[in-house]
Amino acid sequence: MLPDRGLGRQHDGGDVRKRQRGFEPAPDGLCDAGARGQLAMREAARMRCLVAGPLARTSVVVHRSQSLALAALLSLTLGSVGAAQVVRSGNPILQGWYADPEAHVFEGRYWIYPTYSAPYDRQVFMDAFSSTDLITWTKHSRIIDTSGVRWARRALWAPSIVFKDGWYYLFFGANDIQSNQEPGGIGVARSRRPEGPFVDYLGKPLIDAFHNGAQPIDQNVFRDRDGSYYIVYGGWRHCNIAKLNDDFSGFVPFPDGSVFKEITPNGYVEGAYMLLKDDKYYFMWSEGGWTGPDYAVAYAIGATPFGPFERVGKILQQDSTVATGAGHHSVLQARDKWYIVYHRRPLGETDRNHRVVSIDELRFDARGFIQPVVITRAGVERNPIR
Ligand code: FUB
Repeated sequence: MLPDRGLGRQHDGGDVRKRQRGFEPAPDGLCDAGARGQLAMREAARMRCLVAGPLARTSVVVHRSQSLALAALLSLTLGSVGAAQVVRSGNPILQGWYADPEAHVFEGRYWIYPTYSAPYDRQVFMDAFSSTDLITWTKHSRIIDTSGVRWARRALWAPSIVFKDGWYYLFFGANDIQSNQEPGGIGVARSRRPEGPFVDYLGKPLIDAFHNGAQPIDQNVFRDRDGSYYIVYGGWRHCNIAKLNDDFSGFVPFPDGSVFKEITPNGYVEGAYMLLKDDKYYFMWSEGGWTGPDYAVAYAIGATPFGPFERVGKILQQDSTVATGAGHHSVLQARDKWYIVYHRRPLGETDRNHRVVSIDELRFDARGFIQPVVITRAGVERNPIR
């Protein structure tokens, strides 16, 4: 994350004002989860049903536990007039302030691993969330806690998870170091289970210093086609790639002897993410300032994990009628669908930590370019995992 210039740090002391704003229904009257403040997030959990067809403009408010039953009832009712019934996730999909989500499929469930979005000194743990259908999410509390990581004390950020040789490895940033004199950086913890508990693996950070100007935060670890694992990471407008060794305790130097190769594209700020699809490397990142409304995601396509990565354009950004500050994302594939899981700020919210996790569809055109994401309040359709 870029150093705060004025605005940021003053919030660090703990602006936890509870905004008890009333819920404002979406302008289109659909049943959705348009969050405004904490009250709205509670409402979001209660409102997960969208009915398409002749009753498409009917607003339905239900408790989550009642939504499927109600949907079934409506299905019977609408059956006679041949209407389709669609259950959608609503956005945000997780209750609470969370950011930097990384989504996966592990052990027959969808998983989301986010940052707990709070003042840095309170970012001392991470929760995870799992689902079998993208609609109902179960919270797994405190999958990792700084009390079990000797060198980490605050600012636990941006989890990235891979499964290898019977272990789930969780890579995380900690301490938001501003120089090589401070302890912290990117660490790794592991667990036999996707829900943790994750235990510090190395007893020290995996990356504890700035290389090529990159702050050691915002990592994404991915498996390449040949089975090698790479980490892409970096804040302060620089991004590096490094090849992990077999047991994730360190790195394999590149043929030229270097360990950290800079792959920074134009516009890069932080939030690196690599997607391999159809023999292409889709490198994505966040641009703009995460505390403001214009945070966004852009991408490039490369033929190798090292690029060169030439910026194609933005794929995710605010929509002044839906939410602001949309950024720091990951990509999820489920059957023939692709999703973008990201954080955004509910309309009217200005507290930098009031970020919520949302999901929308990610679409590729016939030539493999990513189409700009339409951010929604309705979220995505139910997609039971197989
Ligand atoms: O959540 C902490 C920081 O905010 C992340 O590291 C940045 O990418 C930004 O999303």
